[in-house]
Amino acid sequence: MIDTNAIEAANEAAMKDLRADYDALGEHLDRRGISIDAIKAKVAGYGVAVPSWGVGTGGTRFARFPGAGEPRHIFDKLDDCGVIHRLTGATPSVSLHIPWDNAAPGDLLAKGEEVGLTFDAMNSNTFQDQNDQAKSYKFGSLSHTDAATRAQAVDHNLACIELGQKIGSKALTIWVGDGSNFPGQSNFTRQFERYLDSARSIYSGLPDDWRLFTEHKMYEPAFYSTIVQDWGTNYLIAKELGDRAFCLVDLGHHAPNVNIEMIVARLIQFGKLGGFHFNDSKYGDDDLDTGSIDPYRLFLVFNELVDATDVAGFDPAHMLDQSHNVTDPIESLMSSAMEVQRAYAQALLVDRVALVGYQDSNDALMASATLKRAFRTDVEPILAMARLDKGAAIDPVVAYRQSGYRAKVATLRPAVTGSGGGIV
Ligand code: LRH
Ligand code: MN
Ligand code: MN
Repeated sequence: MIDTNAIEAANEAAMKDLRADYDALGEHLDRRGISIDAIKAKVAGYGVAVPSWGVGTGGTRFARFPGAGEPRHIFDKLDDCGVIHRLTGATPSVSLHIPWDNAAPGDLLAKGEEVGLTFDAMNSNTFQDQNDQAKSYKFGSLSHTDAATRAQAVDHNLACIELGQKIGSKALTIWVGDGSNFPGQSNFTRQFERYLDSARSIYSGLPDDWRLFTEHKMYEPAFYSTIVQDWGTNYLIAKELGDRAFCLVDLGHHAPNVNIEMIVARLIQFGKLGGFHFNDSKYGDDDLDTGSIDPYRLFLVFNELVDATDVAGFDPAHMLDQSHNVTDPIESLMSSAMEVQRAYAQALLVDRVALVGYQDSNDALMASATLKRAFRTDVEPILAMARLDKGAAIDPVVAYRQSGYRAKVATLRPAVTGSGGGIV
């Protein structure tokens, strides 16, 4: 789909400048006692999963604006995800959403192999009704007042695990839209009890080598109360369920100005950080490109992650979760993957010995400056060199545009007519 010669030609044109920039940054970091090659090796080893639903042109709640060459099904989506990884070398796996991505496991595995991708966490969907479904989720799923509806939602999650096991996934992510729109509509306690009961049934079907991630979100689609509204409730769930249950932090799922990096630190401290859905937002669950609004916050999250590197058993799952409608999703997902890598590289540059010293001596100004120094360092040559070493693109967006991929797939994939809102 992407011609290797085209990547090489684009890299050839940019290589001389990159080498000069890399050497200059290497000298600068040397003076700070940092080996640029060591940082590059860590960045090269880092990967973030791409959400299958991110490669379709997204919509808002108000409208969809279809783009050219939109993927028709999971196999087209895997082609697009393969392009993202081919050009960035940073996204070795895909996170599937079921039933959107339902297909025969053998076919999924074969396609994954063809495009060089493995399968990350499985995402269940009980926040929408499907055509063939007996019970409606209009008034909830795992917490529904009706036992048969809850059972249907539990069964769906177990089916996601079953499919995931056949394709090498090792985690299930549950996000539900259950909640209420009116005070008095639901009894908070009884509703949460029902949720916990259902979640326990799912957990009991979790294979020993799997993890269960529950994802909190403050509001939407429920606008008065959401059952898993914040990290506190999420922590309670993980605690109630057991050792293989963890909290997933989607960066867009908090109130504005919430200190997300501190939530991350708390979850790490108590062994319950499961992973991330990276994206960015200004107001709510905006699902904008990662690092596009507040790159410093992303850096501060990574600062906590790097700080916790030595914590025993610490292995959070990293995924993107974004979908909007003003860019080519492949370009946006590539940019986001690179922003996540950038935040990681910058966080690796923090002088942690100095930082601890400033913290212990209450030197607030120098503690802050220590973080800022790392954040201000332009690590682009490190990221680009890591890509070049892997045979990926020095500048993935440039190489992608030169490849003409979107125009090519537009001839194969009929245009989709757009109407209605929706998150995908
Ligand atoms: C909910 C959410 C969750 C879903 C995805 C489509 O807002 O972040 O992760 O699975 O969007
Ligand atoms: Mn999410
Ligand atoms: Mn979301």
